[in-house]
Amino acid sequence: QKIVYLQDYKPSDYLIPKTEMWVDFSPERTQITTDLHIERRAGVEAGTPLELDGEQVELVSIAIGDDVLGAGQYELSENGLKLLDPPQSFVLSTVVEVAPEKNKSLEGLYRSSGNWCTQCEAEGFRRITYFIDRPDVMSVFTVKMVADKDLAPVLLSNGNPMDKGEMSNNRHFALWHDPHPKPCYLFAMVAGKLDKISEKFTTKSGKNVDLNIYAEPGKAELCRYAMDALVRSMKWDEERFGCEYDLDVFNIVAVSDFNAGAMENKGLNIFNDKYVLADPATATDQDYALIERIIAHEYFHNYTGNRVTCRDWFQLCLKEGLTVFRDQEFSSDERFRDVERIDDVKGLRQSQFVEDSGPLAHPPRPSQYEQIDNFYTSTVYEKGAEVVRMLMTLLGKQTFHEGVDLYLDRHDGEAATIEQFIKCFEDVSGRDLSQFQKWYTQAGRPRVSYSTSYAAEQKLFTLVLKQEVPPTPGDDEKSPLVLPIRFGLVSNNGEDLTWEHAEGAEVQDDLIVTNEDEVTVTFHGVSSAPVVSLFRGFSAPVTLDTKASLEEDLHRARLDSDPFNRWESLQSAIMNIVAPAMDVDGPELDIELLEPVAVALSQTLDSQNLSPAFKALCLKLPTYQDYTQRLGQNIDPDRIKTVRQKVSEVVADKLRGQLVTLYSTLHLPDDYQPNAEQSGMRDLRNQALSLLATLKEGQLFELVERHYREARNMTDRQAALAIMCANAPDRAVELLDDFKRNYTEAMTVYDKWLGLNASIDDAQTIDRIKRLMDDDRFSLETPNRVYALFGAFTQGNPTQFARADGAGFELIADVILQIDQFNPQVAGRFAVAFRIWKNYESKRREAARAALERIKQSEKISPNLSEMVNKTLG
Ligand code: HT7
Ligand code: ZN
Repeated sequence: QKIVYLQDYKPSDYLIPKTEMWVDFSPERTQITTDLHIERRAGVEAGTPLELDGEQVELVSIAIGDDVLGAGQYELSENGLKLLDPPQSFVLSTVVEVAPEKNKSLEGLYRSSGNWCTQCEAEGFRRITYFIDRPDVMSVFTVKMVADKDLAPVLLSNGNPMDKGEMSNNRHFALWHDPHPKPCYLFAMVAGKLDKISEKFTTKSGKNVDLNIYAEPGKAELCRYAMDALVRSMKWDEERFGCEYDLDVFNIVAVSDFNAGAMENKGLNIFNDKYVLADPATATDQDYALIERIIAHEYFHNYTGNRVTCRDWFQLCLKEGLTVFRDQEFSSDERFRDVERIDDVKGLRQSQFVEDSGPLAHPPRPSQYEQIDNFYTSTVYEKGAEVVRMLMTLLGKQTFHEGVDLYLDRHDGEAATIEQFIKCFEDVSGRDLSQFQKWYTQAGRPRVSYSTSYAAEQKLFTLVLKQEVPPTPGDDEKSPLVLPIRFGLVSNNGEDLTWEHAEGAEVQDDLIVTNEDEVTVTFHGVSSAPVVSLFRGFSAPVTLDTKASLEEDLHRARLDSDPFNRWESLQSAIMNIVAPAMDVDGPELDIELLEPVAVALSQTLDSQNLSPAFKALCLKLPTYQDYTQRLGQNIDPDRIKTVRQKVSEVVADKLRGQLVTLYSTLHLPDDYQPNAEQSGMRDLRNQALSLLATLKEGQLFELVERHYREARNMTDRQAALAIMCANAPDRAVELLDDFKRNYTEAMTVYDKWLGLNASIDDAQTIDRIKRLMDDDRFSLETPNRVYALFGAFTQGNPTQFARADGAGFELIADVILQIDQFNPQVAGRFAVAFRIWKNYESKRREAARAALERIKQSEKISPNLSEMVNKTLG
């Protein structure tokens, strides 16, 4: 396969400042006439050929001005069209035909529930018409859409509506013009039958904007929460980042077939409908929070991504990392900051840390790729966001915002690079960020260890910090990174101790900054021996060697003023006690050691100062993935499951009274609201029940069943089902039948049902999944069905997915191969399920390798899948 290298970047020889399209939709074929106003870039030699990208489009005619081109003037291939000797400045007119009806890849123009819609990022526009499909070629688009009035009463594209009208033969048209030059990956069209809800928004400078959210007929009322989130996002972006909306309309369309979450097309965001549609009967608190976040994320791209875009796809994290950072900040401002931070870090560890520790490790800004679709990873998104967060920590909030302002101003209307982004922060702060920039270019994460000592007489506290970056595939030489370490010196009673002065590293207020392999920091004038609390708020994405003493962990878990480290220390205490027993050659679990942890947890639950949402997080004991990361090698999922079950039982037994009281006395208002306060309370109540149910007592299962039957919202109903699936598979199967009969009319709920079925940890699950694949409403062609069923299986059911007999791996290999025939993007993404195959114990390792080899050896696999499988095999 062809490898694309960052170092080979060179600007395009030709530019397309203006694009005019005429799109005629009809049920069999869609015809697209495009006028490209093309100019040779200054300094490029005459006679340089022009290469336009184009895939799966059928060329009907081609002309320059009025001159129809004949064979010999251009060359046509599978990947595009080459003009051999184009003039310096000209209008190239093409007419092409495409077949959206047959397009199951969900890239380019396709149909979803009968409606036409597009997905162009990263390289989908070339499946609509011939173009220079790269993000640094930006054009002003005008689009005239024509369709049958009954088939497609709604016609939408980017920018502002300019005109619309009737035509002969029951057809009509709409004309759209987007004044902002944009790369073609931000192009979009939707044509079809859709209902909508509307709202008005007045920007801070008094401009009126029409907001519309469109959904399939009958579903518009389910878009109210998304609209509310949109209005809040628009306000927040004005207040926090000074970004004001820049068109007359902002449209969102929710479609039911979509490969990813959503897409930030200029003025016309297209969403997977599961991230738009919600009401209390069908969506959980978590669904609402995700909708809020994704609506905000796509809206925020209007500046970070659209107004300033990326020079090339290597710079993807320039828009994605920064925009994830912005959506995280939005959620933190709208909800509970501490809880959001913990949730974000849990997510980062669960996906990015795993990616970083395995064969697919890469830097946030990679330097080579085969298929860009495979680089929409958690390293680009979530680690990218952490790097931006570190910039804020390092420079302070105010200077950071000056840097973002400068970036958005300096590069407005441009396609930028990471270097240009960083330069803005150097310019506003006067700080040299060249070493910091390595966070973008180096894969892997530092392991930080520390030791401390206290000399009472001199009141001297010494902290020795060491960082080491382990090698990643193909990259053994690692440099130390700049680490912003938020910290505190926690006294006996939990106060943060002060010091007179510190030396050995840059220390200011609660921040240590080091860029060395090893550093010794001495604090003078510390009045008593502290317990040090490092990386407060998870101030850098490192692995901190947590082999601290149990007392230290418990001290922080009880008293640290930083909620993140309070939560982290409790988790760490449990992991330190439990992890050794999970090792295949490890000792038995010593349950006596769990006593003080239970006490700390009990105190946390009793505290008057902590929110229910935070307490709920503390009740979630370390996950399966937490342990696999700690163990690293020789993973036996059954063993992890057994030990985790034992830990839950011990803790639940010790806290039994408290948990029962919590469950029965925590009352919520009758009026369901998906806000942070109510969600936190529901979460705490459901966590209490969840922990209790691990005791596997009949009476408790009765309580869970009652919880299901009396639930007045989907959050509680789904929680009850999940608890039953995890603890009592036989009873769960009965409840799931009831759930299917009574609640799964909405496809979003049907998907929950699929996921719950796949999460049951019993030997029948693989057969159950095979039966579900024959269900009338299941289709491999709809990504939401695939993510629901197989995502829940590969991520939420590790013992069955990684069965020692290899049946789980084989099932997923079969599914990936089937999907790859028509949707390589989804097939490639699913292959990440195998990324930890080398970490299993030998039997499972061999079974996973065999499944991967089978995929690799299959005839005609897509380049997407081939890249993923080859890299995973290593
Ligand atoms: N920027 C968008 C990415 C995206 C995408 C990428 C590959 C294939 C399909 C896709 N759909 C959307 C969404 C975002 O991150 O905001
Ligand atoms: Zn994004």
